Amino acid sequence: MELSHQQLADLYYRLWLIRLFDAAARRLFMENKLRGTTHTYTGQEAVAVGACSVLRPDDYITSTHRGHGHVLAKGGDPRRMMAELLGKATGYCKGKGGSMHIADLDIGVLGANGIVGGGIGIATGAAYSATVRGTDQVAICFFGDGASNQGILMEAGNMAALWRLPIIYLCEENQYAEFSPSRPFMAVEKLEQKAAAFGMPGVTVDGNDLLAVRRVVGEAVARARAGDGPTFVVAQTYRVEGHTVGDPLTYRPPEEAEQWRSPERDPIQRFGRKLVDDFGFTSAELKGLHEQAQQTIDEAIRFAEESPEPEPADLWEDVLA
Ligand SMILES: Cc1ncc(C[n+]2csc(CCOP(=O)(O)OP(=O)(O)O)c2C)c(N)n1
Ligand SMILES: [Mg+2]
Repeated sequence: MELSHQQLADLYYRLWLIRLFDAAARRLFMENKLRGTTHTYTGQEAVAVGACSVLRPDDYITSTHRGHGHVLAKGGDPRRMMAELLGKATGYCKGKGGSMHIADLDIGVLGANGIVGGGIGIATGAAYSATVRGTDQVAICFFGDGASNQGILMEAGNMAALWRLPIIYLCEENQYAEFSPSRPFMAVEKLEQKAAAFGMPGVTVDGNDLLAVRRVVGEAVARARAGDGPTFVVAQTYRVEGHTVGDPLTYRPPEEAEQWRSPERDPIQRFGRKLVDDFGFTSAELKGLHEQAQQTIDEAIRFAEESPEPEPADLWEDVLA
């Protein structure tokens, strides 16, 4: 699908929105304004933005503990997200959920999830419900390379392939699961081989190349919408920052992350270069979009900081266990 100049500009803006949102979250955590913890999506932005760019507003996604990027890519409101992070009454969960529980049912975001692999069953259920209701909605299930070892994937992937459900299992191979490299914990040579066990196609894509992600996920979404069943997509990328904010990163060499931050590999710089080289953008235009994203984030922080705390009387409202 051809993209207009405006659509390309919006994708670039969205990459920055995610990068700057997480930079702000990290800073607010360090200033002790954000309680709990937070996981940044830095370096992986092209996966969420590329994948969500082929979805309709009524399509579904499920996210992970590293969820801000997915929610923003699907059209989440940065102000309500920031308010949620700061525990304010105007947040998505009225300040009671925090970073790992942001959901927005109006735009098909069925939730970030603190349970590794927790979104896999939810997304598969959403895809099943679309078939039962006879709609042509699809679901994208984002999960990590670590989560690909969770048992729920065996059950859900089997059902999805058997019933030809409209779902894309989008595994973000960011090379780490908490404080361990993920590769030594799998016997398969390529992660996409796991798809064969279910009888669904498996595809690997460069997750730091936004247009490549868009192409591969676009094909998978088209197949799903046409009733041809699920696809397992592996987006290869890198978790540039620590597992959580505050991770001392003693378990990997600093040069490794530096390479992934370089202009050759960084997904935002790569997409920016492509816009200039192939799509007639000027560097001034790119700078303007970056600044616009910064203004949106500054405004979100202002909104969150000025928002009221939840009322003590509401403590037990909306809380399930
Ligand atoms: C069921 C479950 N087991 C363990 C944890 C602790 N935990 C949180 S994040 C994480 C690693 C997840 O790695 P991956 O799926 O690759 O996601 P990434 O952090 O790389 O985005 C673990 C083990 C958890 N939250 N839930
Ligand atoms: Mg991982």
